[in-house]
Amino acid sequence: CVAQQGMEEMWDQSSSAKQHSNIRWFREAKFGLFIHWGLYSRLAGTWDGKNYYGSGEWIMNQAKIPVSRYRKVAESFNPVNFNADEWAQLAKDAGIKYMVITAKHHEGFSMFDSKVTDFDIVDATPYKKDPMKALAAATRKRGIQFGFYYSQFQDWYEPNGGRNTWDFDESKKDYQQYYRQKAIPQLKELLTNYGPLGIVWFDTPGGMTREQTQAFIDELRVLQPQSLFSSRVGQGLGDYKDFGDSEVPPVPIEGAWESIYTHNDSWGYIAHDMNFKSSHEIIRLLSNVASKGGNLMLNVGPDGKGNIPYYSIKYLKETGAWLQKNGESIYASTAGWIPAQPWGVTTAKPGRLFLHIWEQPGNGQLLVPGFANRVTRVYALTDKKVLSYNQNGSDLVVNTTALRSEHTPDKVVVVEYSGTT
Ligand code: FHN
Repeated sequence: CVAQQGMEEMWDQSSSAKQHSNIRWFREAKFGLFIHWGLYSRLAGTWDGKNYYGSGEWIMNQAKIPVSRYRKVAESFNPVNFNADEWAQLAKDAGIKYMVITAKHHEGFSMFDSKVTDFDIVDATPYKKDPMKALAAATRKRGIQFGFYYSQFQDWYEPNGGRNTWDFDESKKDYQQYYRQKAIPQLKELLTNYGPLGIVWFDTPGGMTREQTQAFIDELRVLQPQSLFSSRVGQGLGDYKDFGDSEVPPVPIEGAWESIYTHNDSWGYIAHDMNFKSSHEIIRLLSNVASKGGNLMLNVGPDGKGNIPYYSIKYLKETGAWLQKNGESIYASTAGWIPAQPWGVTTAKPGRLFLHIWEQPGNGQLLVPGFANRVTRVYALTDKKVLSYNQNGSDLVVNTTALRSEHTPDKVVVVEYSGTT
């Protein structure tokens, strides 16, 4: 997507050095759930009998659906199966520590009760309720940080919102008017009516200078000083860095940051997309991101009735079962100080290095090069089975043959050592 290109480079590293006073929970959380849910979920990737693939939430743009027709989709959006407690409990079972859901995506439809527009779930749909209220309460009850995604610039429904070129002339738009009349008042509603928010997740910035972006942040910040703002607020600002979609940095990165992936090939629900990542893939993705020092926020796309796809539920629960046993090596860990190896990756805590073994060497002898500290004990994380090892100069060789019978996508071995690295 063009609007976002180059944004990662634009994020000002120095702003991460300033460190938001509430950044700690985020740095320790490691695993977040992203949810794309809107009118596009009801369309499920099909418009006028034609199937679209890729980003289901972009269908209005892909099919160039006029606002007048898109508005009517709301009349048949009735997510009667939505159950906030089930969604929040799934997140809890999956080992998720924070949830970010689309309050308004580029389509311009508000999934919350907004007084700013009647193009919202309470006024324009037969559902008539505000699902965000229930979800905020259900997540909070389970100790999960709750946050909103808000597309602050792209709004294809509004004549002055960014990037609807099929209904409106982009060159005639007054973005400032759109910000003043919709984006800012709606963000104020979100920051006022849903209790403490962990995160406000912005996306695809545009139409504002750095000074205007700073003023925009300042105006919102006073409502909830503890909320973290994502770097996609634009102009190098924000409280932590978001990488590009489906991107993991190749080496460890300082500061607070997040990798963002979706579970299949789309963010919003597409009925004909079955390309779900297995729990095996999710677990390795999670340990890979943690080994570079970041968080993984994994997206699911519920359908228009409010059901989370079967495979998302299945694989998230399996991931949660792995985290139940191995979470010690992920939550509140820092980047591993041994770089990625042919067998896997590492994460760390003071005095402990966690070896995440993805591919066990055939002879069981696992080489950890560059390990100069004095090793005091080596054991499997799940059952504390002690493993023998050899230290030869700065090479550590762990005998992992005892783990052969274990079948898990990521076998975690703990190396305890003395001295600092
Ligand atoms: O254009 C959006 C896209 O639809 C989706 O919301 C992703 C999620 O990170 N963000 C934008 C593209 O980067």
